[in-house]
Amino acid sequence: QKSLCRSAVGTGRRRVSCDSSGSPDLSTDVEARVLVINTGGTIGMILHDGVLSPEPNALVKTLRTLPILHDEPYARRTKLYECYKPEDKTLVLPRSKQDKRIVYTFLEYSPLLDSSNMTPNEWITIGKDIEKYYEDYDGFVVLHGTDTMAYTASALSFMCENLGKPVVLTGSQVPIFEMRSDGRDNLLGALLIAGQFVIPEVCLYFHHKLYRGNRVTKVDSGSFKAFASPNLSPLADAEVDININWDTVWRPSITAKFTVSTQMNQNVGLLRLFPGITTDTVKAFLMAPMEGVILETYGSGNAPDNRQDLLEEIRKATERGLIIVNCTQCLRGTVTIAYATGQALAKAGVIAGFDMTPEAALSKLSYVLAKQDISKEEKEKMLTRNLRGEMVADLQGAKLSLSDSRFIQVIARSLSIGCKEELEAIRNALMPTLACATAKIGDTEALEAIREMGTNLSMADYDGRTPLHIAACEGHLKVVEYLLSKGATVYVKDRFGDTPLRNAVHLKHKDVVELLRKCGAHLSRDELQDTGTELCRLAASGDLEGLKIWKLAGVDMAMSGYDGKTPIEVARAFERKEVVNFLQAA
Ligand code: ASN
Repeated sequence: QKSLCRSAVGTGRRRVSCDSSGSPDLSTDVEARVLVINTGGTIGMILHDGVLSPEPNALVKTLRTLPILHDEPYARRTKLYECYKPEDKTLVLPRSKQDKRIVYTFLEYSPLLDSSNMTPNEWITIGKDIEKYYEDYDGFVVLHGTDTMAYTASALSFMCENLGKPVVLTGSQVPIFEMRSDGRDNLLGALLIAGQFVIPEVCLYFHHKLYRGNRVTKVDSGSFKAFASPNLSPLADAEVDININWDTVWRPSITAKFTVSTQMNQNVGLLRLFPGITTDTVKAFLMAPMEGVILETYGSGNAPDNRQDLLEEIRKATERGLIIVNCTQCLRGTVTIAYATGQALAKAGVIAGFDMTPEAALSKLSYVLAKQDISKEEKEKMLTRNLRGEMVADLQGAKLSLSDSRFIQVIARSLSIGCKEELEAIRNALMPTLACATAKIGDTEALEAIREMGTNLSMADYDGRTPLHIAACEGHLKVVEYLLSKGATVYVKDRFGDTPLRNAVHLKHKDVVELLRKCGAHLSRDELQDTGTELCRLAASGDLEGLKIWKLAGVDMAMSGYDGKTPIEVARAFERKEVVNFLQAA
């Protein structure tokens, strides 16, 4: 009788039916499936004539003989090889501390590459394989050489859109076949993480640490601790226990189907500034067909501001349509506009890359530039936005306040990343206030970011005030227009009974009053109650502008005040000629 086999996705069990003699097989443990994509690298290399080069098929064969990486008795007992084809490529780890079995299948590329030979074409192949096998596995491990692993990890992080499962890159400094190798530990750790934790990120596991893939850089060629993530703490530490730092793990704000974007623009490059760099070098580098450049600058994003020749070349290039992103040469820290030398670049059209590593910035540029249906401005916006946790937009030096639009955007985005109900509730409670604060500073872009997260922009804050009230008070015509185009209602009243129109009239924003009126806004019965008195007060003080705005708002200029006098009578008594003329005409 045939075994009844299903791929054990999640915590599913492989069910093994009775054998031909009718005696039942022992049941399997809870299993998770991991696909190991072997692209090459030192981990699977062998010395040939004194130099290391990748050895096809050697890795699986060796792993099969290592009890910490393969439990042969379990595999036989549970008929693993009958269930998972190809049988010679599937292995199983011993039972983990969490009582799980990781069943892992090798997909080996040919040729295996030293990662120095990697190109964007290989990134695309890896991406396509992850997409192809996405539903069959709980997680993915990519074996890769360390030399360009940070580039591949960064590129995959952008290419994988709406990733919901772990993709863990790892490799080693010493071949796994050697006595003192870091390969066994690295592979084991990567498998345990990919098979047991739903970390929806492209990560890199090395020397007991799990990092966000687009935050790492190779810092040491002679140490087992080859990678560092200078601007973000590790996602997990694998010491006695594996501790996941869930607060740092990325949670995507959009829940859409997983896809892999396989378009990467290759007309991109890294240009590192150095004292005395010539104009010709810069000019030649920025020439067509170059479409995007990461400019590696000094310190917090500085370049010489006394080199008009250089700045001029940069300005000409950005005006031609080249996108230039400013990243620091420092290992740690972010690009700010604290110095005049940094400002000079911004003025030449260079955009800030904040605390991105050059590897992340380059692959992000390549990913964004390949987008076909968006404008240059939209691409620049995407580049300065945090897409996969690759950067934190700069807040240094700025006071954290609700009048800083970037701060609001950062809060809004970080609140949007939760999928738990609690986070949802917090978001709902905070969003109206955030939206109002954004309306106050007149930032439609930030409002759009808030709206994109699913916030209804007509929601009122604790005082019943909506973003439209606030924008009307501030006289932000553009924001009022934007809000109206997104369905904000003009009839909403705050807890004082005021409509946005009343606010705009009160603060004399003529253009806003006109626009609101065009959309059908009118003053409510309550609001009109004291209007006669207000008109008389304006008439007495000769405030023609004030009266005109009330008229624009649709108010009858003959309304009498508390003592029964009409505004025109008051104007006459105070000898306000102009006002009298206006009221007569009205
Ligand atoms: N040259 C090797 C590679 O990147 C280095 C390594 O994997 N440790 O493929």
